[in-house]
Amino acid sequence: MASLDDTQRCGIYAIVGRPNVGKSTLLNRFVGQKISITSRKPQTTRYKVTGIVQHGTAQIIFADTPGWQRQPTSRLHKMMNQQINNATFDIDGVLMVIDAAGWRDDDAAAADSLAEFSGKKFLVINKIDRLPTREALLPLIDKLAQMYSFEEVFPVAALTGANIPTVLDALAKCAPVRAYLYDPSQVTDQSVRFIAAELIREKIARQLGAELPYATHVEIERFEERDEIVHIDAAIWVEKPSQKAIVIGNQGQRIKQIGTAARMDIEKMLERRVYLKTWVKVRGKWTEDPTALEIFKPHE
Ligand SMILES: Nc1nc2c(ncn2[C@@H]2O[C@H](COP(=O)(O)OP(=O)(O)OP(=O)(O)O)[C@@H](O)[C@H]2O)c(=O)[nH]1
Ligand SMILES: [Mg+2]
Repeated sequence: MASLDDTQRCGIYAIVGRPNVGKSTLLNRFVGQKISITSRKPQTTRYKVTGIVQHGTAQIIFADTPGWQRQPTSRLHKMMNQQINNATFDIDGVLMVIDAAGWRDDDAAAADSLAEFSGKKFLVINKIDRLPTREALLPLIDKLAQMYSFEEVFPVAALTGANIPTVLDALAKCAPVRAYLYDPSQVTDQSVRFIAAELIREKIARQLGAELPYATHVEIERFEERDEIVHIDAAIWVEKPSQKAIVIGNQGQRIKQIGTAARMDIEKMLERRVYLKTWVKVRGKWTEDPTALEIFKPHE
């Protein structure tokens, strides 16, 4: 850790909002690297992911969180909401993210979950690249300004990078004078092992039908570097034998595609060649099993 220096500023912010509004895409854009997985399907993020950004003399620390589950049905959903509560403890501010397409009831539920939060609240209106003009946002901004008190409102497009520097400038400015919490060269505190498992889960979310990704967990059983090659064995847990058959696919085609896509991303992250072996295993209703949920959670 760096020594105390009154020119150093360090702010901690959580990125929250309903599922699928682009929170993880936003985190990756802030950091300039992919550290949190994204997909078109809601409920992609399951655990808190920390991103560290050095912006001028300020260190800005972001916690990407799962989408707020308005009606948590499984133990897994409850655990996801718990991750958000943990991430909003002892921080300087939250970025509440919504989709520029409009305000929905589950945005209100996410906003209400922050009612007790006493730090700064910023509103990020994401996906403005989909709007015909920025003026189209004005009625939405007016409506929300009457309902909630946000310090500032940032219209952005995480996908294209539009207006992202404005957000970083503002957060750096209001970050408290405080010694850096991380080495300035660090971009995340997640282990490469965790990110490797997440990248495999991302390919499952992207390549499989609507329901299956929610019943899937990836566990890295071996992660070993030998002769400049990283050997990774990964178990893909599902809840039923029928799901196992879907993940494997006809003559193993599906699992092969998932493995290849994941391997290429992991190689990019590690800047090493990777041998990735995957297995599909069945563990009945792990999303309701407290022991499994505890074991599967990344430990800090
Ligand atoms: N057009 C457009 N699409 C975006 C933008 N930001 C994110 N997306 C897309 O929105 C989808 C959801 O993005 P994620 O970053 O996974 O959303 P999330 O809020 O983290 O979702 P959960 O983790 O499931 O809560 C993906 O298909 C992204 O590519 C944007 O600025 N513009
Ligand atoms: Mg996410």
